Amino acid sequence: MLNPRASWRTLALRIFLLSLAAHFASVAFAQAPHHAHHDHDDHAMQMDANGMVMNSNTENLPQDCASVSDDVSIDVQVGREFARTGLTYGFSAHVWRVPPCARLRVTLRNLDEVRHQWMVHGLPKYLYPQGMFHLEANGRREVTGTFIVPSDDGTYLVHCDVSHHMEQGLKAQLLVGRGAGDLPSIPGVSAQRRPDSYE
Ligand SMILES: [Cu+2]
Repeated sequence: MLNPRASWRTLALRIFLLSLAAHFASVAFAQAPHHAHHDHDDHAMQMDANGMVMNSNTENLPQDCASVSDDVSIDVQVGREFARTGLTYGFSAHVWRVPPCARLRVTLRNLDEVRHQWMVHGLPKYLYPQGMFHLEANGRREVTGTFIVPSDDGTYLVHCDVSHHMEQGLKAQLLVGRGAGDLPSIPGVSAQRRPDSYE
C-alpha cells in the first residue's frame, strides 16, 4: 500500500512535469507559425531580433561571371555620429569599391536607436528580386549578409529606405570595377544635381 503522502508528491511532480511540457510545447507552437510565415513570405528573407537580410546570395553566379573573383568583407557603421554638416544620419563610409564578380559580405552596425538599412539597387533581377540586396539592422544591433556583384563596371545606389533617411544623409554608392561615375548628392562625394529618385 502506497503512503498517501508519497502518492500526493508523485501526483504533484507529475502535474509539474506536465505543465513544464505544456510550456515548452506552447513555446514551440508559438515559434512554428513564425518560421512558416517567413518561409512563405519570401524565401530570400531572413529575419531575427537583430534585423533582416533580404536576397542573400553566396553561391549563385551572375551570368557574366565565370567564378567568384574575390571575397570582400566590409564593415559599415550607421548612425547620427557619422552625419555630415546639415544632415541627420551618416554611414561610416559613403563609397565602397569591389572587383567585378566579387562576393561581398557586408556587416551593418547600427549605432542609433532607430532602425537603419543598407539597401543596394540595380542588381540583376534574375538573381535578386527587384534587383535588390538589403540589410536592415534594428536599433543598436548588427546584421551581416552576402551577395555577388556582376562583372560590368557599374555604380550602384546604396541607401536607407526608412522614411526620409536617404535625404537625411543615408545615401551612398558601391562601385564595381571602375564604376560608372558618381551618383548625385552622395555625402562627402558629390553635389546635389537633381531631386533624388530611385524608382
Ligand atoms: Cu535609416
